[in-house]
Formats: sequence, C-alpha cells, structure tokens
Amino acid sequence: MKSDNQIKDLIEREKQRQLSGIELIASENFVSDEVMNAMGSVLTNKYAEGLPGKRYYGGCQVVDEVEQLAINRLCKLFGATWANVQPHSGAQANAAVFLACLKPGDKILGFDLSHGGHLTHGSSVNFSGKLYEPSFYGVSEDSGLVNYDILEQKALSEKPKMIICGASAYSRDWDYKRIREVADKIGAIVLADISHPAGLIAAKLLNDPLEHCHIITTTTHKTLRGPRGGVIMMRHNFDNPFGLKWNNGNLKSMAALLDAAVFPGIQGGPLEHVIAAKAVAFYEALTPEYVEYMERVKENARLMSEIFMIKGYNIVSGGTENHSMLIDLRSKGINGKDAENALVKADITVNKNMVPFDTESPFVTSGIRIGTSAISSRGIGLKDIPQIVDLIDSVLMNMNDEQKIIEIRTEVHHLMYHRPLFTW
Ligand code: DSN
Repeated sequence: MKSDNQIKDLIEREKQRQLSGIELIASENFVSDEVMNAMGSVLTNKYAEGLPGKRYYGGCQVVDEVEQLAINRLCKLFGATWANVQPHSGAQANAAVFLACLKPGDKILGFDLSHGGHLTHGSSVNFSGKLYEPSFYGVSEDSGLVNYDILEQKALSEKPKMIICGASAYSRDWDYKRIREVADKIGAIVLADISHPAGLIAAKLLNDPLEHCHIITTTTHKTLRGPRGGVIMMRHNFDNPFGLKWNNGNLKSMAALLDAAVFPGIQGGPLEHVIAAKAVAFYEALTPEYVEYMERVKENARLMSEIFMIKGYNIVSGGTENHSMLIDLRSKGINGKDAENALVKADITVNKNMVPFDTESPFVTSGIRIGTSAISSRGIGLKDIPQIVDLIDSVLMNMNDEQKIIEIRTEVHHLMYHRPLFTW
C-alpha cells in the first residue's frame, strides 16, 4: 500500500508555516507533544456513547477511566463540582446548554457580535439566533467597556430566560457578580462562555465566573492550550427553573439535563482520543509552570497594547487585562481586510475583526484582533514584544511596498524559525 504523500506533504508545509511565522490569532495556540500524542492515539478507534460507567457499547473500561480523569482534572482546575468533557467544540457546548435550558422561541440576551461577542450568543446566522429570540447588550462608544447599565435595562425590559456573557474580542475582565444580580431580578440563567480567557481564569489572573454564573462553557484549545474541543461545567448544580421536560420528564437536575443534552441531544459518540488530550492539557494547566505561562501571556499582551498606543494605534477600551486586544485602524486610514492580507504576506498572522460601532462590513472590517497566547507558547517574552510591534507597524505603514514586506518577512523568520512550537 502506498502511503498518502499528498496529506503528508501538506502537514509538513503547515508545520513549516507555523514554525516560520508570528502567530497572533487570539483563539489559537500550540500544544505540547503529550497533548498531540493523546490525540493521535488508539483511543480514536473506540466508540463510547454514554458516560463513564453508563455506556451503550462494550469494551469501554479503559476510556471510562480516561474520561473520568478528564472530568476530575477539569473540576479541580476550575473549582467545579460537575463537568461534561464531551462537546466537540465550544459551539457544541453552547448548543447543549441552550437545548437543556430553553425551548425554541425563548428569549436570550447576549453580547453583540459586532462589539466582540460570539456567533452562538444569538447571531441571526447561527442556531442561537434562528431558534431563539435574541436581544443584545454591548460596549459604550466612549469607553469601549461593557455597558452593564444597558445590560440591566435590556434584561428588565426583555426578560430573557438566559443571559450570556463572554466574548471573542473583548480585552477586559467581566463583572460576573453584577450580571448574576441582574439575572436574579428576572429569574434568568447566566451562561458564561469563557472560551477565550479560560486559561487566565484557571490561573486565577481574572475574576472567577463559576461562583456567580449558573453554567460555564469553554473551548479547550485557546488559552487553555489543549486539543480543539469544548466542555461544560458548574460549581453549583441546580434544578431546571423553567420546568423543561426531557423525554418522560424524569431529569430534574441541571447536571443530568446537560449530560442528556450533549448526548443524545446533539452528539453521538464522544471523541475519546480528544478527551484524553483534554485530560493532558488540564494536567498541564494544574502546574505552576502553566501559571507562569499565563502570566507571560498577560504581560506580553499588556506591553504590546501599550507600545501600539504609543505608536498612535487606537486599542479598543484603551488596553487589555487578558491575552488579547482589538485595534481600531480607522485612525490610520487602513481597514482590517487590507491589514490582515498585508501582514499574512510577511508571515504575521492576525484576523480582521469588526470593532464596536464599525462602519465597514464584516468582510472588510475596521480592525484587527491580536492575541499573545500562541507566541508566548513559543517562548516569546517581554524583551521580544517591541520588535514584534515594530514589525507589524512596518507592514501596516508600507502595505504596498513589496520589497519592504519581503525584508520584514525575512526578519520574522529570523525571530521565529529556531523556536520550537511548544515550550514551557
Ligand atoms: N472563531 C473563534 C475565535 O476566533 O474567537 C471563536 O469561535
């Protein structure tokens, strides 16, 4: 049998791309060999519909232990008392929460996608905006900070059954306590989607959402530095307040409802090889070295945003408290699409992003989003940040100068190529 050289070559090309470039997409990261090996293990061969100890297939004795270990480590990492580690992605995790808590047509209140929110928080092109009735809160135009007064006004007037907090492009911490107080006034559930800052929360560098929010979802591959996937967790289990019936109505606790919503609700067999890799990532995240890594991610982002501002760039909300920042390029007369394309030519990878109150379409946008999780995994520290900002600035100030971009790309390769993808 001949081996598949086409895919082998493509994987090698992608490896070279990752090694050569400066990776600044805020939702990406580089995993350890242990995480990678678990994903590429024989566990991929096993079907295991159900939960540890309650499967619909034989031969699950080993994967039961794998999955239970992942659950236990995740609970320890976040101080949760219940978790489901089966969601294939963050979107699946959110879909399961919606299915467990709401009926189609129920009202939800989410953070506006164009202000930094996520598709699954009520966008009209997503199941969350098609099956449910969304309304939105956002940031104040002057400060770029979440406007909690508007959130409260919307909650009191719309009376949603669920309030969703969390974002894809918001560089500030969240006031979970205030959101819960608002939710309690109208009997709503609070879902915190912490996909972006999860690692910083685990390292206790940001506010703890589990104390105040009913249900928490996160992806496992962003700041958490695990395999691509999602999880759901709670610190305080509770009975479904809306009396939603699941089949014959025998599931009362939210934990049981959420388990059923993941499987058989929206998924079939869990990816036990990915769950094993999640367990490895949670093990790594419980170490002091991971906390140091998270501190470096945060410090790198802080310094980067400060230097950008010194160079006259407009950082939405005037800085960052997490791993990311959103740069509004309108003051430089550049749009997000052109900036992303020019930077990619220099092997600096970012994504174009809407900024709050954007005047451009989502395909063009006025901003770029930058995150420091991935470069920090490659050992980039504070001493390298000024050079990286200089490189980005040089590209953006010389977007039509092909020769200059080639020179910058050579400097990018010089800075990055010798570094392993993953280092503590
Ligand atoms: N697409 C992810 C991000 O980049 O933030 C969220 O799903």
